[in-house]
Amino acid sequence: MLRKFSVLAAVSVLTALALILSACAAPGSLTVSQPNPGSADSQGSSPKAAPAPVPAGTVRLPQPQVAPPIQRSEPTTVKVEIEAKEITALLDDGVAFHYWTFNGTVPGPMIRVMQGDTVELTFKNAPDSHATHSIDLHAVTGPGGGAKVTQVAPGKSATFRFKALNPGVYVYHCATGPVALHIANGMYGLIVVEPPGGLPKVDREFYVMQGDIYLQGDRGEKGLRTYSLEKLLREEPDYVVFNGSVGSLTGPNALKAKVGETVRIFFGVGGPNLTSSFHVIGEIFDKVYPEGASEPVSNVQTTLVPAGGATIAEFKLQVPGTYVLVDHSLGRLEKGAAAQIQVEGPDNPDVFNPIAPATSSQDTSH
Ligand SMILES: [Cu+2]
Repeated sequence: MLRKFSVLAAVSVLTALALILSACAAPGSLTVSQPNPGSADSQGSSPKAAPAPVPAGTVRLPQPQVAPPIQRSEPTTVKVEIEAKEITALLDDGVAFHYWTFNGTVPGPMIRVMQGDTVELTFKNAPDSHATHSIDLHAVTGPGGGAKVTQVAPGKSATFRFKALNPGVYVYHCATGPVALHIANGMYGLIVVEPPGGLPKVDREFYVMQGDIYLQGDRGEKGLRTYSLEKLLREEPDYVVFNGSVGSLTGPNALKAKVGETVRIFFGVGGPNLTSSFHVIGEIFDKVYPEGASEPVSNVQTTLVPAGGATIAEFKLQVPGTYVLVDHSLGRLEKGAAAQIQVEGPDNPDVFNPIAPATSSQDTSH
C-alpha cells in the first residue's frame, strides 16, 4: 500500500516541479498550485477525516546510544549492520506516527570509526517494511554516498565497503525517493570519523539530532497521524523535534551531567528542510567545530547547522540547574524543539548568584 503511496508521492513531486518550471517559463504570471487529487495526502480518505485512534500499547521509540570513543591508533576494518524498520510510536502525548527508522530509533544508531578505517556496511530492510529504503552517508567518497548500491526492497539486504578518508561528524540518511519524505519520517543519523589519536577527552558525550515532521490535519490534533507531502513541499512542519519526538530529551528523559564536567554534544540536523540555529540557554560553547570541520572555534553563543549537516559543541558546566537546548528560531520551540541537560552539583555564586530573585510564579525557563 505504502509502495503505491511512494509512487504517487513521486508523481506529486514531479507535478510540483512542473509547476515551478512553468512559473519560471512565464515571467510576470503567477502560477497558483492546485490541490493534487492524486497526492498521498488525499489518497484513501478525505483530508478532513479525523485521525484513527492511537493503537493500544503505543510507546515512544527508544533513544539511540552514544557510540564509545575509538581506543585504538591503527586503522582496521569495521563491520556495521543497519536495518530499516517502519514502526508506529508516540510523537507527542496522544499523537502517534508511523516512523521510518534505522534500527528502530530516531536518529538512527551513531556509527563511530577512525579516519583510515574500512567500513563494511550491510544494509537490510525489514521483511515487514512497505517501502524500499537505502543509506547515503556523507562520510562516504563514492556514488550516492552508498545509496546507489543500497536500494533495498523489504526483506532484502546489500553490502558495500568504503574507506573513511576524512575525519569529522557526518549525517547519513535514506536516499530513496522522495528522499525528503524518507528523511522527514525519521531516516537520518550521524557517523563520527575520529582523527588518529581521537577527539580530546571529555566527561560526557550526548547525541542529539533535529528533524522537521509534516502531518495531515491540524496542529495539535490527537490520534494516529499521517505524513503530509504537501506540507513538506511547502516547508510548513507541524513538529520540529530533537531525537524523534516531543519530550524525548526533557523532564524524566533529560540528559544528565554534573558541575565541573565538560560535555560534548554531537548535534546534527536531519531536516529535511530546516536549518538549525543551535543554542544552549544559559551556556556558551567553549568550543564548536563549525559544520563538523576539523578546526574548532572558541566562545560561540549560537551555531548554524544546515539540513544535512552536523557540528560538535563542547562546554564546561560551572553552575547547577537545567539547561535547554533549542533551535533559536524559537517558533520551533513551540513545535517541540527542546532538550534539557540537568546539571547537579554545588552552587557556584562566584559565577552565578541569584541575589534577590523575582517572586513571580511565571516560569520562562522552560
Ligand atoms: Cu527510506
